[in-house]
Amino acid sequence: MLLQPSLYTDLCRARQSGEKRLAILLDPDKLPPARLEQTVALAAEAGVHYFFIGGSLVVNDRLDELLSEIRRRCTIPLVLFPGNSFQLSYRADAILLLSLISGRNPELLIGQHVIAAPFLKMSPLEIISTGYMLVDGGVTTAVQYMSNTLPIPAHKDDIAVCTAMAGEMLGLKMLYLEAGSGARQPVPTRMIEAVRGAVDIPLLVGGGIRSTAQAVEAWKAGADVVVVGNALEESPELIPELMRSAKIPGG
Ligand code: 1GP
Repeated sequence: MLLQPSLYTDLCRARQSGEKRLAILLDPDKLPPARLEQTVALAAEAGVHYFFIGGSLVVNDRLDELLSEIRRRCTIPLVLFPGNSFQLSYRADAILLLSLISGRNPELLIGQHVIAAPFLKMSPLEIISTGYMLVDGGVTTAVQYMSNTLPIPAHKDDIAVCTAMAGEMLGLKMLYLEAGSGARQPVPTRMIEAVRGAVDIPLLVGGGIRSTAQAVEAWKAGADVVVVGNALEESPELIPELMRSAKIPGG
């Protein structure tokens, strides 16, 4: 484990003191080696808080290799963000054990978790149970298709709020409001504010965030962690600017 105290304790402490966090999502399928080198170097220099590793569908078996490569180059915590129970590795520091609470697919609420449990029990990974809430981002995303679930309509704040409250009451440690990778519209700020006002646990927001302004909006609306994937795959040079914005009090 890289961080003492645990990554989750550290995130809760950051939340209490109003610090904002940035996670870069790396999809093992989409990263040519030269791009990985550049992204990791920029992230390490800027002090990015987390790398999330995973995708709805990962078709190569580069996960272990990718984790080792990143670890060789930096000490940024590596957090598995698995699309299914095949995307597991001991080489990360932590795993978001996602339960897709916006959907009604039992496999993604509990089924895959049962399959993964013996591996996770023996692993050194820090396990962070996370209520994963898919919100309509204006386009059918891979996560929507692969999970075979309906996203929460983007204007239905009340559904998002009740889902988040139920997730917190069930004992999940964090909530992830997700518009889906490559979403046309990120999760609306109004919905982030509504969810933030209803629960106390850390809130992660991602999907379709393509600019610093959009990240700042999400932080200001109450996200503790903003997750950015596609935009940084295309333009890693945005990383320092995003990190500067994360460090401004209030987002
Ligand atoms: C997906 O929220 C992440 O889980 C990142 O989405 O690739 O659209 O930034 P993007």
